Amino acid sequence: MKHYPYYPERSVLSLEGLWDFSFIGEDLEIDNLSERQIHYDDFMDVPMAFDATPAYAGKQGLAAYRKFITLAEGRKHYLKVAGMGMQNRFYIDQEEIGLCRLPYTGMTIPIPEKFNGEVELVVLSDNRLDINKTPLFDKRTDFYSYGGFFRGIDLHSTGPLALDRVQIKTENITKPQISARIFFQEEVQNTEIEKICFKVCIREYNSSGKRGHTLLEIENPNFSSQTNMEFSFVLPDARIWTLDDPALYELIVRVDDGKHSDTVIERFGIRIVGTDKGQITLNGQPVKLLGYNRHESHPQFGPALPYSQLVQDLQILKDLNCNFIRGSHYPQDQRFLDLCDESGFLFFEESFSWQHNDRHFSRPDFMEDMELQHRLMVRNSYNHPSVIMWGFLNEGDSHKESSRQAYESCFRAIREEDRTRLITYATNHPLDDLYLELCDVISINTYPGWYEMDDEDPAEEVTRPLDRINQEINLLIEHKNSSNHKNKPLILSEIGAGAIYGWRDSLRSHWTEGYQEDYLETVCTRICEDDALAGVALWQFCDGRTYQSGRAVKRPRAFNNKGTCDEYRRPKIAYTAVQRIFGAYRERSCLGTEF
Ligand code: ADA
Repeated sequence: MKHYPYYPERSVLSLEGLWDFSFIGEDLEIDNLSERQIHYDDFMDVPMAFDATPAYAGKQGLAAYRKFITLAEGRKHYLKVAGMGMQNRFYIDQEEIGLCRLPYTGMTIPIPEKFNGEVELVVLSDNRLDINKTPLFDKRTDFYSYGGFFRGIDLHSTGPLALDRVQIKTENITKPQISARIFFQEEVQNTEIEKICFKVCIREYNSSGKRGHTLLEIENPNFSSQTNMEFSFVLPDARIWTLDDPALYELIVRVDDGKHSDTVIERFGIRIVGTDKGQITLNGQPVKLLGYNRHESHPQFGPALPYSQLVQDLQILKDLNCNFIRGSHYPQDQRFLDLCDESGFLFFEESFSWQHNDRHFSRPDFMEDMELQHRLMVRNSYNHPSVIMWGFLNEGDSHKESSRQAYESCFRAIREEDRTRLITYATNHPLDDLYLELCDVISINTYPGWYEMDDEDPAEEVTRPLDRINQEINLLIEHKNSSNHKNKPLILSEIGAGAIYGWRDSLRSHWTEGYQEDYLETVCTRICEDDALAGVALWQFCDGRTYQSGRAVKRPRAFNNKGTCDEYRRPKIAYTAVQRIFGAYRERSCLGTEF
């Protein structure tokens, strides 16, 4: 897969491409399925969500992907899966070797050493909504729940000495001082560690691929302890990662015990993120977050976006003069985060969650999956300088005392994995939220002038809906300033209005492009004028497919139409308003007239 980390010494075989495929049926279960019932009468590209293809659109049931692979004798083999949907069980020669039911989450599935030579790899993919199969994804969310491979899958074959990751942390930007912690794929005993020679090299990263200038080489660094292979170093000549100069470096670790060796190449940026007087700071300087919520979705590819679409999406966000993206509502494609590192974007990455409540929090399997998801999300994305904030439990029941354990447990897992970044959750209970003390940043989802217009009683109808935007923002700021969180930054993590692409009408009423333009003009102007607001993630970058059920009656075309672009990334008329206002603000802030 085309993203960091890279492992140049070992065999890494991409399993992307055509697999045998069978849509087995809509009322069969894995547990009582026999091999005879699978007829591979089709093929499917991997990555591809099978129900995003016309042939299987809307199919809810059991599917099978199959590929024959060859496992070299005497090597250790791992499957690295970058992200899947719903429930997926992995089999080698019909023996189950792994389960992947954390949506959009990258994970490693070890292949038992008894398998070698040519073997049959089968993945049974069940895309039905069922809390007992996929505790995290059991209800209709306001984005389509596809099944299958959303992202790539690689086969890693290594010797007994296999590196996993190196976590790289900026300790300070003055010297600048960096710390790094080495993790092996499997536990390495202390007695073994003593026999290992560690070679570390830090060099400049060049997007051209030209080998960068080496800044530092270290042999056998002084670890803080044998168990915790963490070491630190200073890079006096290094450039700091900023939005205008997103300087990146590679850290290469090679281990060799005299018989076996391995190498991992990580990439990192030197930066510190924080908060100060209600603003978010990057390297100590305040930065207003101007951007969008973005789903990984496209009508042709579903969630399995080709690399070129990632590049185009980022080009559009840059053209909109954005500096910020919230990856709503799940762990992100590592390729996209690599692009954000290189382009100088700030990123709010959150775990998969959408309006979860007691029904979920009361289930041990839900809480276990949520904890594992958080740990994997942080470990997978730890080295991205663009990721400045972790989020969890989007619009969960944070106004109920019964949710306390869930919120505290999610926060704890993330904080244990990473003590450097900001933590938050997007609340839609801003006035009676019980857990904001957990947050470094207050993130509020609000839709004044949109949902509340859903009036049952026309007598209550608000005649000037756009006025409701500033009225609501005033209320939210006032409430925050009278709370214990008055010094924390406040961002609008979602705000927006729907518009049907091409629907332009002199009335400029709801669903017209004109209403959305007036709406976003009002929101963006307020965000850029008011220092009480630390930023915004407009809802949303582009239209996306949503409910397959009757809930779509409030979603014309069964799409969420609040995109500033439609699902094919064609701009609606609000596009130029957002571009102009964000652009003017960023120009002023470059000229120093802001902050
Ligand atoms: C919520 C939710 C989003 C989307 C949005 C909307 O805030 O977090 O995923 O559903 O509402 O468009 O209504």
